[in-house]
Amino acid sequence: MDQIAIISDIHGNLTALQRTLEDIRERGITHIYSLGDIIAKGTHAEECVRLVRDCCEVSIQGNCDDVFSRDMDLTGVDQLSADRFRWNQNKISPESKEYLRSLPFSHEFYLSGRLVRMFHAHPGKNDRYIGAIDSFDHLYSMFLPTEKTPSQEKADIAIYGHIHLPFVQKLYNRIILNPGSVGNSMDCVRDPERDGDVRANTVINYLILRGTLGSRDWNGPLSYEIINIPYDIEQELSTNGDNIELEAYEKELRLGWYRNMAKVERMAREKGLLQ
Ligand SMILES: [Mn+2]
Repeated sequence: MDQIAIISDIHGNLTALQRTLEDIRERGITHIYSLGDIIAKGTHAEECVRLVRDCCEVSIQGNCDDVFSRDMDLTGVDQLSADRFRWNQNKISPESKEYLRSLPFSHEFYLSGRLVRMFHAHPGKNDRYIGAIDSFDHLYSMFLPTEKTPSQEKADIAIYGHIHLPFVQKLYNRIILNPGSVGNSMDCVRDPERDGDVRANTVINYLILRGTLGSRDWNGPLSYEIINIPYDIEQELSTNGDNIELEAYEKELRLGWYRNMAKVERMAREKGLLQ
């Protein structure tokens, strides 16, 4: 049986990435695939890109990898956004920018008969937000091919990152998997009255897939496991003194409190998921 570790949304958090790779190694797993957003937010973007290049046999492009590796015309952009853009862009070398620009949008493979498709956020758009709880129509669209997917088949298993929240959802005889985030874990809807222990929220998350890689035979074994690992958050924050949005970043790492939570809550209300 083959084992594949799927990691996502490292976001420049080197302590979390090193701890993740150590955990993967300890389990004897050699196939590591990345779902993108290696950079942005945390200060160690360059180190994280280099580690992913060294360790991951598959690496696809996230929206942040895309945006911050390209030159952008900042005229008319507000000051904070422009400063943030420059800060994130200055964290990566020309060579790493070229690597990030060259990454594919999507990757497909067979595992114990199933067609598995990986993409960062949605098969058609790398920054579209599809929540763990969403309409059946939105969730179903995650299995459909687009002009950006390697094949025009419907996927049996769709794997994406982007929302920084791990989950498994089965529908229409198909499965959606999200490994959560390595370096920027969060729960996007929060309420002090309802919240459980924050330590359940601020851990590293990644996914282990087990099956027969490359096999079209449905009789092979298949399993998926979401891993939770604590890591030294204070160690990472102690090296982020230059972070352009340190306060928001600290709140995310220590409390899993998303900086744009109001936006996600608004979306949840619009969908009728929250009063
Ligand atoms: Mn993303």
